[in-house]
Amino acid sequence: MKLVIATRNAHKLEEIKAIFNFKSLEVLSAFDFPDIPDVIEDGGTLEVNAEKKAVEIALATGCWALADDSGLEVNSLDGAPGVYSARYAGEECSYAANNEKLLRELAETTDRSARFRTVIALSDPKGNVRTLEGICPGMIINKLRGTNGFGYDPLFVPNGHSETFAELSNEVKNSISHRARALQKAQVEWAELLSRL
Ligand code: ITT
Repeated sequence: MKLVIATRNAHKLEEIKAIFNFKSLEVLSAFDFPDIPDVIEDGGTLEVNAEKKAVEIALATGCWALADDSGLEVNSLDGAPGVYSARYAGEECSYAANNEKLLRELAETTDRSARFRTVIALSDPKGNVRTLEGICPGMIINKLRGTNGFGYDPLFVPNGHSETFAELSNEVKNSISHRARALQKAQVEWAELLSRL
């Protein structure tokens, strides 16, 4: 059976492959279907965007699909950048521009608590979809630290650690992250789905 990971983010793809046990599935990704247009992520929540990505890719490919929509939610910014995390500093912006904007927005703030949240959506080839959530709480530091990972990782220190996600090894990030927590739940869901097929 084929499963398409519905992402065009190479960092995310690598993390999902490292975390999720695909067992005997044939695993493909959106990179294997260059002719399928990008899914427009215009939903107001991570849940809506994750479902949209999974369902559109499942229907377009005729395969099972797994999508990930993630965001950084900062308490003193009322949950921003949240669902807009990828384009916080503007359409087509870089990770560096997003990080600079986040530091500017928090310059006068003492409450730097935040959380990463991932919603994983699993869709069957007909577009029947379910979602699973994973949360990793932490705080935003005031200077970039580390070179691993991607996105906001150099600014995010997960609770229980003193290093940023970008300073921790991939193994550690992939054992405690928002993505890992959502994928652990998806793994259970997947086993149940398979037992019913
Ligand atoms: P796809 O939609 O193709 O999967 P994307 O990068 O657009 O890729 P999202 O819409 O989920 O993915 O955007 C989430 C943004 O949040 C992402 O671009 C990063 O800036 C940030 N992000 C997500 N997961 C992260 C992580 O584990 N560490 C750091 N930043 C992360």
